[in-house]
Amino acid sequence: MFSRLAAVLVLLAGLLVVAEPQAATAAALGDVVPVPVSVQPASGVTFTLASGATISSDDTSTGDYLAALLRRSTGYALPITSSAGTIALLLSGADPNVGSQGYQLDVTATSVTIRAQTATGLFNGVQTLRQLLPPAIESATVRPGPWTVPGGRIVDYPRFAYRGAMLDVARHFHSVATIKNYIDRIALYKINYLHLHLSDDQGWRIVIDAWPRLATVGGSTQVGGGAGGYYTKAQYQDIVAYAASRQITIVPEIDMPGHTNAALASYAELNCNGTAPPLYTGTDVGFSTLCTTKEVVYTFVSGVLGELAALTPGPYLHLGGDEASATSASQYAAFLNRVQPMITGLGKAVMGWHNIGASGVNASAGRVVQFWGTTTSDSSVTNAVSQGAKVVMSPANKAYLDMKYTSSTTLGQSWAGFIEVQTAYGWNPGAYLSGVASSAILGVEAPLWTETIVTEDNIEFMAFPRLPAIAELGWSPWSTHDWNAFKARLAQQGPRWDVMGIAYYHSPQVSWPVTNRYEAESATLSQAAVATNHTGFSGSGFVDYANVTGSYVQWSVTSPGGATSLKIRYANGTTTNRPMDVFVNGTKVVSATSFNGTGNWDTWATKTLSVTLTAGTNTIRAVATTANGGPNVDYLET
Ligand code: NGO
Repeated sequence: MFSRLAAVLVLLAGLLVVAEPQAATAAALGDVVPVPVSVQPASGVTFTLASGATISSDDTSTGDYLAALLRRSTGYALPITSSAGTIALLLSGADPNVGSQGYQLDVTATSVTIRAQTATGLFNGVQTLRQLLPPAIESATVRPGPWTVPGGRIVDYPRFAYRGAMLDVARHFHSVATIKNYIDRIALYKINYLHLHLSDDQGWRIVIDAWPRLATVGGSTQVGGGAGGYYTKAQYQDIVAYAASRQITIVPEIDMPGHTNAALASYAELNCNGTAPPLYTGTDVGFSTLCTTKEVVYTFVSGVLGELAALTPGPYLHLGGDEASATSASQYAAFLNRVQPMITGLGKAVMGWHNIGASGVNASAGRVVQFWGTTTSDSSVTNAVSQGAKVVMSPANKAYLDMKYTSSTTLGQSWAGFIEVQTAYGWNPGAYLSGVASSAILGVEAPLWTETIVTEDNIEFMAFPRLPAIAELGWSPWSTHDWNAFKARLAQQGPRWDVMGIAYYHSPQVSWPVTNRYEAESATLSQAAVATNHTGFSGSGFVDYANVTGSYVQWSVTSPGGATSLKIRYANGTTTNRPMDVFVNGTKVVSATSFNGTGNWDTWATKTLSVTLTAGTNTIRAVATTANGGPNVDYLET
C-alpha cells in the first residue's frame, strides 16, 4: 500500500487556485437537440444580441416569454416593439413545410427572424434560438455575454405530432413547483405533452368534489409512508395553464381498474367485499381492482372522469388499464367497454396503456394505446391498431426514465434492464413493433415512474440526458439518426444544464465539456502530501492523504449559485467503500460509504455529486475518514 509513514505534512500553501472557465466554443447552426430537419449555415455570419436590441412578435405571449428569458441573463431592456424588432417573431412567411408545429429561423448579422404558422411553431423556434445562444443565456442572474448566434437558415418541423413525458406523482407526490420546473425543462426539447399519473395504489393526487376522501384519505401517504399530498382543482388548473404557456398539453391519468388501492382504501363500497383495505406504501403491482360488477363503481368512475374532463382542455383522458391482474379478462373487457364511452361522451379521446387493446375490448373513437412492453411485437397493440387506434411508443427497455443507467446507478429500478443514453437513443419509434406501420405511430413518450424518485434532483438525474434522446426520436427525421452526431450535440447541452442547475447524469458515453477543473495538488491541504508516483493522474500530481482521520483537501469554487454537479476523481487501495466525506460550505453532502473502492492506487474513478452551491465562493472539502489506506484525490470538476 502506498502510505505516508512519517510526519504529517501540513501543506497550507494558500494555493487557492480558482480554475478559469474554458472559453465556450461558439455553437454551429445545427447544434440543437432535437436536430433540425434542414440547416443552411451562412459561413462567417454571426448575430450578436446587443443592449439596444428590440423584440417584436405577432404572438404576444411567445414574445413576452422570449423577452423574459433573455432579459434575465443579458440584463438588457429588450423592449417589445410594434415595428419589426431586432428579433422578430412572425406568423407569416414561413416555408409551408413547417406545418402547425414547425418554424423557420433566419439569422443574419443584424437580425433574428422566426416565422411560423402558429404560436406553437414560434415557441418551438424560440427553443432552437435558446440553444444557439451561449449556455450562460440560461443564467438566472446577469452575465457578461457576448450573446452570439451563428448565422444561416433553419427550416424545422416534427416527425411525430405527440412527443411526451410522463411523471408519476402517485408513488411519490411532487409539488406544483417541481412540475412547473419539469415543464420548463422538457419544453427546451420541444416536448408537447406532459402525462401526469395521478392515481395508483399508493396515492390519489387530485381533488374530486363528489368523492372527497380520494384526496384526503387516498392522498395521505406515498411509497415509504411519507405524507403524500394532492393537488386542489385550482392547483391542477394552474399546472394546466402553465403547461399551455409552454405549448404543452396535460394528459391526466386515473389508472383503473387495477392500481386502485388508494381509491379502495378511501371508499369501502368500491371493493367487492365492501371492506376498505389499508393504505399501501410498498411497491408491488397488480394486487388491487375496483369491483367491476358493482354499479356504484361506474357511478364513481363516471363522476371522477366528468370532473377531470371539466378541468382538462387537452384531447385525452388516460384511463391506465395496465397490470389489472386482479381482474379477470372478461371483467376487464366488460369494465373498459363501459368506461371508454364515458370518456368519448365527455368529448375526450381514450388513452391507455397498451393492455386496453386486448381482444374483447371495443374500439373507441380516436383511441391511443401507449406501448410499454419490452418486446418488439404485441398482439394488444396490433389488435387496437386494426380497430383504428394510434400508438404512443414508450418501450420500457428504451424509454422508461425510471430504469437505472447501469448496475451502479443508485436510483431507479431494473426490471426492464439498464438504459444508458445510447440505448435510450438507439431505436426507431416508427419501425419498432412488427405489424404496426409507422403511419399508426402518433409519437413517443418518456415515462418517469417514481417508486424510488423522491426529490427534484432525482427527477433531473433520471431524465437528463435520456429525455432529450427520446425527444429527438420524436421530433427529428429518421434520416438524421446518428449516435455519434447526437452525442456530440448532447455534450454541448451539459454546460447549459450546469447553468440551469440541472443535476444530470454524466454518462461516460458522452464527452461532456469540462467547464472547470480544480487540481487537488493546487488546493488547500491539511495533513496531506502531494504525490507523483502513481500513473494516470492529471496535472502535476495528486494528493495522497496523510494516514490521519480528518485530513482533507479543500477547494474554493466560485459559482453563480444553485443546484449543480461536482465530479471528484479519486483512487483508493481497497475494494471496499471508504475514502472520504465531502462537505460543501461546512455541511456534509456525501458520506464516505458512497464512494466505491477502486481496488488500486492507480485505478482512478470519478464520482458525481449533486449539490447546491451558493452564489460566490464555496468551500468544498473532501475529508479522509480512515487512518489507514487512503484515499488519493486527483481533481474536482464542476
Ligand atoms: C410498469 C407498471 C408501473 C410501474 C412501472 C415501473 C406500467 C405501465 N405499469 O409500467 O406501475 O411503476 O412499470 O417501471
